[in-house]
Amino acid sequence: MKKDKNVKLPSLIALLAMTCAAGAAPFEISDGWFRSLPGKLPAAGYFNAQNSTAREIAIVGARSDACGMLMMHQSANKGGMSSMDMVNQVMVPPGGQVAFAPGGYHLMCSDPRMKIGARVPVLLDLSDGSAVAVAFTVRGATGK
Ligand SMILES: [Cu+2]
Repeated sequence: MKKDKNVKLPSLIALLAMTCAAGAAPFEISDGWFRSLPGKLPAAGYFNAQNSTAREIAIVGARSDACGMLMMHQSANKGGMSSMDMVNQVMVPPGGQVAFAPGGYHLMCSDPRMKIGARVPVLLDLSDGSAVAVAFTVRGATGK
C-alpha cells in the first residue's frame, strides 16, 4: 500500500464515533498514549492491540496530524547497547494480542504537536486495507 504522509484526516472524528458505536471491535486498540518530552524531542507512542478475528492482521503503518512523521520502531538491546530499528509491520496473531510498550515496539512521533493531558488522534493502517482510529492520551516524561 502506498503511504502518503501528507494525507489529512478530515473524517477522523466520524471514524472515532463509528468505532465507539460498534462496541467491542474484532481488532481493538486500547490504552494508547504518547510520552511527551521537552522541546523538539520525538514522542514515543504505546498501546495494546487485540485481534479477536480468526486470521492474522498486521499493523502496517501509523499516521497522526499531531506528528510530522509517525513510524513504527522496535527497541533492542544488543550487547548492552540499546538501539531502535524501524519495522514495516507488526503481526497480531488470531485471537492474540501485541503490546507496544517501553523497551519493545513503539510508535515514534517526530515533530510532535501535543500538550500533556490532551488526547490526540492516531490512525493505524492494517494489512487488510482498513484503518483503526484511536485517541491517544498525552502523558509527560515519567509516563504519568
Ligand atoms: Cu523509536
